[in-house]
Amino acid sequence: MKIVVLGGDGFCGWPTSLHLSNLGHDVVIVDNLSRRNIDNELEVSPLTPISPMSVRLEAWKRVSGRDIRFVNIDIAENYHRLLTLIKEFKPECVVHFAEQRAAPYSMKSSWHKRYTVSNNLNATNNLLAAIVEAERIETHVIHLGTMGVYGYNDSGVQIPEGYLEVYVRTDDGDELKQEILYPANPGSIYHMTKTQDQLMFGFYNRNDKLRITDLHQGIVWGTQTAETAMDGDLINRFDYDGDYGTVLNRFLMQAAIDYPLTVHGTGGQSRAFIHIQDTVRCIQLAAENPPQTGERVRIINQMTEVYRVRDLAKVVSDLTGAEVHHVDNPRNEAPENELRVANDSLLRLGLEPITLKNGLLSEISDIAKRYSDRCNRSKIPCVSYWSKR
Ligand code: NAD
Ligand code: USQ
Repeated sequence: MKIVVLGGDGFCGWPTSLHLSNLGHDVVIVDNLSRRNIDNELEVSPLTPISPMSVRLEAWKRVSGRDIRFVNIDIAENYHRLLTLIKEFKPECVVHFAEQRAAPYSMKSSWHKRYTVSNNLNATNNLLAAIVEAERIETHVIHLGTMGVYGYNDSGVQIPEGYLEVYVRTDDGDELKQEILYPANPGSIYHMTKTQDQLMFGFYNRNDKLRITDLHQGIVWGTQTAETAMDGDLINRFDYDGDYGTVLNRFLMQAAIDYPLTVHGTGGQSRAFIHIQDTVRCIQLAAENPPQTGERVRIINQMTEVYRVRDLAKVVSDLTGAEVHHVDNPRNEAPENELRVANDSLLRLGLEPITLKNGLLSEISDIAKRYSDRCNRSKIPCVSYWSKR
């Protein structure tokens, strides 16, 4: 299959590109390297030493014998370059990772809010408009969305895969059954852009018959996949700083350098998780099982386990002896919530999840400890506040 991976230099996009190439697909990576520039802005480097794109691609050719093409396009700004690529390459599938993905970064200042909104919404709309203009409506769009679109209120129902069954009273007094998008309840500007992406998908799907799969992904943990581990120059990025580091990878790195685990508030926040190796496998499964033309947007919850933050800290602390600190929560979020999530679609397609208990130890010793001398401790605290307090 011809596949374009938008955002293919990033944490999820790079291992996905290698995995799809390894399966024999013809992969083109599109990325504007904005994530590397944000590292410069924040004056932080990933814990793992990532190679420049040309070195990454040479290493891939060396170990796999396969070519991956790289094109530097800002898909939010350079619409015509994206359009030309889609017209000329004629991809059967486009995997869309190319958005600003950190909630704390999106809340740092008005500039960061505006950048996140304009980058993410224009990126998604440009992609959909380009597919229509290129007359490629058979192209399957796979988007990486987030579990965070549902919000973390205790609604007392298991979160369904995208659509909620509701009963409305008509003017005649009859009861009408409908399926609507699960009500959006974003907890940050970043998450808000993902809820707006959903409306664009619904529109282009109805109006232009685009085939779209929206993967509502949980928090990704881990670093390496089978392919990124094949050569030192293929290593994946591991973010640990207060803006981009996600909770479990931060705890693993903190344990490795004897830094007390930074639990926000009571740690009663329940969140959904998935290992990076399962992420790439899920995208493979989604690509191999596209929706039919005319089918509504397919929404899949891409997560495998639910944990409370304080329970995660306990698991890591029990394994390593790390101290656990409860720090003031810089975010505006429910201090405690329950979370029950339906994830039948991917299990039905054959996903066999990697669980936290099986993968944590090797992650601590192979990555967090091995590269601990690259950690800048001053970059660990979360200093992006949701409101002026
Ligand atoms: P990342 O920041 O590492 O990767 C995103 C990539 O997209 C970067 O390489 C960046 O340079 C590129 N990019 C951003 N804007 C672009 C633009 N306008 N034009 C071209 N390239 C652009 O993020 P990630 O962790 O790989 O996440 C990828 C996607 O998965 C995101 O959309 C994110 O919302 C979603 N997701 C991530 C997680 C997670 O835990 N990492 C969880 C759920 C969902
Ligand atoms: N948290 C801590 N201590 C820390 C860091 C975070 O207690 O040191 C807490 C946060 O307050 C929050 C929870 O851990 O309650 C999760 O935070 P996170 O930074 O790990 O994840 P989040 O901001 O939700 O964002 C990440 C990705 C984003 C993706 C999302 C999936 O960055 O791209 O969309 O996970 S989800 O959480 O399911 O919405």
